[in-house]
Amino acid sequence: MSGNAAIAGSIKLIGSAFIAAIKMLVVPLVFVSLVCGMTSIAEIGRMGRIGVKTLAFYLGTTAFAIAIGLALGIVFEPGAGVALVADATAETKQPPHFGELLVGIIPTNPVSAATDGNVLQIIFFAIVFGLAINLAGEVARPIRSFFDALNAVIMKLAEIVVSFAPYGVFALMTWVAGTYGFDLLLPLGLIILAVYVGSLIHAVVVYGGLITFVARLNPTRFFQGVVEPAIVAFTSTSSAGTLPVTMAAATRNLGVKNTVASFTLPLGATINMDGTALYQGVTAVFVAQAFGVTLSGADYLTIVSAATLASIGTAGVPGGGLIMLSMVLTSVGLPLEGVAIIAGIDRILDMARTTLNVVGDCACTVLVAKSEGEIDLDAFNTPHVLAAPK
Ligand code: DAS
Repeated sequence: MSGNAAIAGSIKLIGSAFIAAIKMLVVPLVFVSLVCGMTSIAEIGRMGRIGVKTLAFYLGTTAFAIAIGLALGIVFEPGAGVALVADATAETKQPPHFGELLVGIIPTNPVSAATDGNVLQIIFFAIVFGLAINLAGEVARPIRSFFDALNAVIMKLAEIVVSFAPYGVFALMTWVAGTYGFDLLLPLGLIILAVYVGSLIHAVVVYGGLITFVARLNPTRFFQGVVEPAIVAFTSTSSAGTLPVTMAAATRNLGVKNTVASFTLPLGATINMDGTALYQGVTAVFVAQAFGVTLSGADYLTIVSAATLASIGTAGVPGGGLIMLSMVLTSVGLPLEGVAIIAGIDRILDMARTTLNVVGDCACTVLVAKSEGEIDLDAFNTPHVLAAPK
């Protein structure tokens, strides 16, 4: 083997190892984070009115975000003409009938669903398992605590894997550029454009519209009030890391009472990720286009469901959405090689999606606080001068 081929082979190995590590996380991360998502939703239930409003807003805007992502993926067509070939071993996607799809997500054996990496069956089992924990009541508290602790460990594992992203992404980008040449630069640029344009549309139209027409507040004041957390989210790409700044902005700049902010914001940083959902809509369409896979109506419905659940399960840490993208692609039988291509630009995409995630948490918080009369309108309406977060 020539020296160059040996070097190219080694570089590909580093990239393949990084993708393998991401795949390694999918089953445990999906199962544990969704069980925890379901048990935290139970907490919402206990919060009564505020909880139901918060959950309705979070899930409702996520569905909008995915729709915008899918629409922009179709309009921008980033994968058109890319003509990638999936790994021959990847099973060919057989478009199931929707009825078969529904029955097929019920795992006859949850353990084999995990060993086979059947993501939809794992999602189904995690949801019903989490609901059962809630219904079991006090006796199941040890299980809930166990899963909360396990979730913390899995998130730390995800952070460890993502910490190797620079090396893995460098290797993948080298391999992609070497394999596909510069033909991929335009499609990757279109993905970035679609995610940023989609994020802007979602923020201005959906959040701006809700603040204006539902909360009946001045949207300009809202967007001024979230500048600091938006900047920290953009640069850190971590909703969880931005949370202290988000809390300060919501209470100081937006006048939200702490009784609401202390519930909606930590929950939002955990289960509300409109930016991530939008990104997964765009990238799933890109991968389908790039590998010449025609998505059916049932596939789009599956992507909406999987991306909604993925946004609940995504960790508020850098690169969390990339890990969950594997789940969304697997749910519709799309080749995971697509993750390797997206990984090269994921940091740029993560900046936009994390910013939208955090702004969405703030929008929900203002909406719920206003509806509960838990907002200081003088503080909200005071023009906010950008101040460094204390
Ligand atoms: N970086 C994640 C966050 O902190 C979002 C993502 O990776 O999709 O919200």
